[in-house]
Formats: sequence, C-alpha cells, structure tokens
Amino acid sequence: PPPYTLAYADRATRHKNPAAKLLLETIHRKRSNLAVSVDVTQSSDFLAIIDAVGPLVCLIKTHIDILEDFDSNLINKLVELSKKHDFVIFEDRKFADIGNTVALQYSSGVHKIASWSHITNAHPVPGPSVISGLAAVGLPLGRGLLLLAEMSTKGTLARGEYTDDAVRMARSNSEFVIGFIAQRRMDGLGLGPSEAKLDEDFLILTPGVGLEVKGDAMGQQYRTPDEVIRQNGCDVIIVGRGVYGTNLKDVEAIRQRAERYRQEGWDAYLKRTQS
Ligand code: 5BU
Repeated sequence: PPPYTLAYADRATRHKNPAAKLLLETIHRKRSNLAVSVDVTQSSDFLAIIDAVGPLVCLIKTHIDILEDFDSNLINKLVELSKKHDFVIFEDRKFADIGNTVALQYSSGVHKIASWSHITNAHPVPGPSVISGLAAVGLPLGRGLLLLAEMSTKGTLARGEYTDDAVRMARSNSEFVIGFIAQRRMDGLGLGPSEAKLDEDFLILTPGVGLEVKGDAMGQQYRTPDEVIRQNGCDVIIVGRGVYGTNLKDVEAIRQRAERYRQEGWDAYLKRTQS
C-alpha cells in the first residue's frame, strides 16, 4: 500500500535517518501528530508554553531568532524539556543560500542550530547545493532536513514545476532529506508512475492549521486537522497561534487548546488509516 495508509509505527521501521525515525516513533508513542510552533519573543513565555504543551506534542517548532533575550542557557533548558516530555525539536530556519553559507549558518553563529535541533528546513531555490551544504554539517549529527515544497500563504510561488523539482531534489538526497513542508502528500506528485518510487516515504509536515479562523491579516491561510491529515494525507499538523493564542500567561487554556488539536489530528489519522 502507499505509505499514507501505513501506520506511523510501521513507517518508523522503514526509515534509516535517525531524525525521521525518532519523529515517527514519538508520534506513535504519544498518540500525537501535533507540532506546536512557539513564536513568542520572551524566553519565560517560550519555556512555560513548551512545558505546558510538551506532553501533548510530537514536536516543538521554533523560530529561535524571534527571542529577544536569547542566551545559550535557553538551549540547555529547551533540550531538557525535550527529554522530560519526549518531543522532537524543529528549528524552522528556512535556509536559502549557497552551500558554504548555509553550512556556517547551521553550525555556527549565536544559535548553533545543528547542535540542538533534530530537524531543520530549507528552501529549494538555490538548487541541490543547499542540501549538500547542510548535509555536511547535519548528517554526521544524525539530523534531518525538510524541503519547502509548498507554503501556506496566499500567492505563494512554491507551486507547479517548482514543487515538482523540490520533490526531485529530495529523491536524489533522501539520506538527509526526510520530507517536506507542504500542504498535501508529495509522494509521486505530478511526476507520473515511471518516476514515482512506490516505496518512497517522505514525511509531510504542514503549517497553516487552525480551527477557529480561516486566515490572518498577513496572508496566512488555515485548514482544519481533518482536511490536512485525512483529506490531504499529511503527517504532522503545525499549529502556532491556534494553540498559544493571545494571552500567553494562561497556560491552562493553552494546554487545553493543544489537547483539542492533538485529539482532532489523531482522530483524522485513525480515520485515514482505518478506512
Ligand atoms: P500560525 O500562528 O499557526 O499561523 O503559525 C504558523 C507557523 O508556521 C509560523 O511559525 C510560520 O513561520 C510557519 N509557516 C507557515 O505558517 N507557513 C508556511 O508555509 C511555512 C511555515 Br514554510
């Protein structure tokens, strides 16, 4: 059967990349395909939200450069929380430069992303060299990369041929590229049966998920967990404001919203695999 009807647990055994394996095993163990994106500017809020939703998520997504009071001790605390609550870390860095530059941005600077983030992502726009630059740093550390094949925003240029070429780039580098940021399942996408490999199994992580509203004032577009997981065959829902909301101090409400998304995402997965 095509991978999207397989259980997360079965897919975990088929992956060799340690980050892909860890994510699939974590989803299965915690009965959660929910990733929470913690896009806040203060470390205290960042850590409190992660501590509250940690038990309910498979993955925490960060934009580490948003934090105004970042220091390296914050990373120690984030890594401690990932062990305490058993979640994977994904720094949503969206690398998009020449190989030499992205390797430095990934390994060095203030944030040293490769040293703590299991998964990161890159725009395919530079071509395959963006993957080889990042792989030189990430593969020895057991990290995994997602390519941005599509975006959730109105008017995105990541579509059609561009998206197909992103899939081709991933296929040629599947040791390090574990999947895509995309809005639907990408296996065999638009490439015809001769080019699609039946046993390929890319992870699809999908932002632009919300239950209350259809979008924001800045081009974001939302779909429901059922649309994303069951109807479009994606693997992980990424939710930011739908979970942390506008009152960052009300961690109990944040926890409750996370549980609602976790439940809806998991129900959609059960429907997809059991129908
Ligand atoms: P939101 O609050 O659920 O709208 O946040 C979505 C997060 O996912 C946010 O961190 C974005 O940077 C990220 N994102 C996205 O929304 N859409 C995309 O296509 C990509 C990333 Br790629």
